[in-house]
Amino acid sequence: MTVVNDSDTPEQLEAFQARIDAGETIEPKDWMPAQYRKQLVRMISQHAHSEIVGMLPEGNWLTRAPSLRRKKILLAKIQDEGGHGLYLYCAAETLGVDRTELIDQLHAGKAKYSQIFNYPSLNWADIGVIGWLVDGAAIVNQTMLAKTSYGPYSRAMIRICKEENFHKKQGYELLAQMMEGTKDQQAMVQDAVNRWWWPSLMMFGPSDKDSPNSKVLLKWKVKRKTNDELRQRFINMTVPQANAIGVKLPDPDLQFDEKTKNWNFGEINWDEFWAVVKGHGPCNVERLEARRAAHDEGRWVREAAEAYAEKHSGIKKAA
Ligand code: BYC
Repeated sequence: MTVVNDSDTPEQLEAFQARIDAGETIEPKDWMPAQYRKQLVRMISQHAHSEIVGMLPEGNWLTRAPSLRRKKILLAKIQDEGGHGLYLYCAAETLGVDRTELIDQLHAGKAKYSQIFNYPSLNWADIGVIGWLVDGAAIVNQTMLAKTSYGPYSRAMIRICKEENFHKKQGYELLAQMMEGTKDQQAMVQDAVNRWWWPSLMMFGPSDKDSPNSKVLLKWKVKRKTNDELRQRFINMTVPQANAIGVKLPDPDLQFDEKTKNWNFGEINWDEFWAVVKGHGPCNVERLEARRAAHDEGRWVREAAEAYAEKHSGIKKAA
């Protein structure tokens, strides 16, 4: 059911829906229902937080990359993720929220971010698997979001998807190379895939019947496909890629259905998903501690930038 805000009249809501149905893009200064704004702030801010927290599992391997080439690629990828977070905080700010408020919510443990980043990166092959599966899942989701009805989010997604494609390719190439290496290297890849496969499927969110936000988001064309549709698309794309490099996906129920042309798959452990979302994953505490520490250590940079801007623009920051 669409939640109707007291101040939104039925005429306004109808006119807004007509714009959506006609395929128009909504821009920041356009009228929009209060719930549309609220849903977008929720989704875009969670997405921004995911990009920023998502730098941590990969950052863990920067000093241990096996060659200068791999180190440069990884460094560039992590910087890209930081950039994505910044575009997305900007997109959220076009809806009238302040990023300081959003970041405070993250640090207070009140904001959600993708559950996937609460898993540890234990061996070098995890870096390849994050690129292949995590960025791969993100691309499927974000290609759909590039057609979202809110202009600033859609434009951020177009740019982000271009960069994510490089991220996925470097991960897949890293794994393909390791799979041509020694038995130990192959075992590292298999171990990483075993650990990341199911959490990657969970990135698409709960199944459609348990997704409270989907109905209204689909109606307003914020989402263009459901969680389950995108999850299936990702699986269909990924199975042949796994076969091509000789890695086994850890699901005995994976089976191609000739009729639907889909890969059927086993039961996702939703108890694990909700436990991680609610803060009880292997690394939730560590991730938030790392973000809070980085924010504190960067305080002097923010203060210097504000003092410089104040001196040169004459505009004082509100207390
Ligand atoms: N993790 O009603 P639903 C990247 C929550 S980063 C945690 O289906 P919705 C990268 C959901 O928030 C890319 N929580 O929600 C970066 C909701 O709770 P609230 C990250 C999840 O919004 C660095 C509740 O469950 N991508 O690529 O309709 C290195 C019910 O769910 C998750 C994005 O952020 C989850 N996975 O659909 C490498 C994409 N799933 O808020 C790579 C943008 C669900 O009602 N977001 N929840 O309390 C979306 O597309 C949608 O928000 C979702 C969920 C499909 C994720």
